[in-house]
Amino acid sequence: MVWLSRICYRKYGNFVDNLRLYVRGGSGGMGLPRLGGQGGKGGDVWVVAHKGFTLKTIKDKYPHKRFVAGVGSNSSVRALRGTKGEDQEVLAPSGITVTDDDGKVLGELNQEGDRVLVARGGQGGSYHSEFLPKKGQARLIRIDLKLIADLGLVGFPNAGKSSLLSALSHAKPQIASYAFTTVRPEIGKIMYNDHKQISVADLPGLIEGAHMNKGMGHQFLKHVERTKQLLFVVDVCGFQLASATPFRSAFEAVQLLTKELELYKEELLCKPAVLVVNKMDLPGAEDKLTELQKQLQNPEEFSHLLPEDMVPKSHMVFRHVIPISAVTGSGVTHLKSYLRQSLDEDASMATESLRSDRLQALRVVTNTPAWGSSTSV
Ligand SMILES: Nc1nc2c(ncn2[C@@H]2O[C@H](COP(=O)(O)OP(=O)(O)OP(=O)(O)O)[C@@H](O)[C@H]2O)c(=O)[nH]1
Ligand SMILES: [Mg+2]
Repeated sequence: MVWLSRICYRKYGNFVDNLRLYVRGGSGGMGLPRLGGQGGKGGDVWVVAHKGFTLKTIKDKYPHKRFVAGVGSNSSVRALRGTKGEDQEVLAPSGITVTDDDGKVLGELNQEGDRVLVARGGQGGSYHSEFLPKKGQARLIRIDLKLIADLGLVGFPNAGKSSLLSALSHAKPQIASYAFTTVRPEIGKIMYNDHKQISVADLPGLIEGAHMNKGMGHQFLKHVERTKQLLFVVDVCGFQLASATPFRSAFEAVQLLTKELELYKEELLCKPAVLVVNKMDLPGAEDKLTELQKQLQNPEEFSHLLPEDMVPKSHMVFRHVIPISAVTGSGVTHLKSYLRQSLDEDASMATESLRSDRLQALRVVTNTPAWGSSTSV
């Protein structure tokens, strides 16, 4: 079942968790042989962790994915020592690893303000170089969001996320009938017959207002960002946090979870997602599942069920909706093989786009002039 969204127009999610960029330090300035003047050094390129930036922001803002620092100025009679070219900063989110194209780690940016030098500017021309400047360093770099697991479980408390993790893997998370049993992420591994493993992060339950730091709040949502795909888990019979809070049906739970992700970072809605409808062993579950599927097919028609400010602007695109019972194990084998297929498909798409990126980059490098002028971004 595909639930169309306004911002996710592709069949596969377009959440960006890695990015390849072409970076080049500026060339140095010319020296002045007559007076022994030294050209300015070319500017450097840095990746800097900055609040509010995502990899998608970089991709959207700089579609050419090319960052070139400024050229050092030439030595002149008025200024024998040329000034340094302007540095170029690639503003990126924190929680990333920056590597060169061979996979060598250049740096890890863990908190705001962390920075790593990715391309050095060339030296200015001087006596030692017969007054000829050097070109800046040019290379491809890769930025990866540090992932904690392939899949992240997203759901209200008590939906059965930990029960599902223990049904899928050998992990033994705490399971109980009260809310917020899970207080920190726990990683389990799903094992396949060909020894392939898929890691799943059991995450603390999300509640309404999580984006404002209610419940586990940001701490939780931060983890959602760091998985390749999302596994929404809802209780087919719905959920009520406490007697004073409203009862939410499975459909409303999906809507509210979506809203919380949207309010935290809209881009999260572009992550590939699968909806797991749990507790199918409970009485009346089949009817409730039919109702949920009807609502998911036409969410706008049912938006009146929630207060206006809780209706998401755009919807999750679920690749698949899978009913299961984590307790009896029904549907779990199907889910397990579907998850494998879904991740394998994404991996082959990523390989394909890496190949075309490399080709593209090769063209860029081949067409770069010897002392290229500064392309500012
Ligand atoms: N009948 C039934 N009960 C289930 C099923 N899956 C989980 N439960 C029960 O639901 C309750 C909550 O399960 P958990 O796995 O702890 O739920 P959770 O989503 O991890 O909850 P938090 O960690 O609090 O966010 C437990 O009492 C489970 O036994 C199911 O498929 N059927
Ligand atoms: Mg749990």
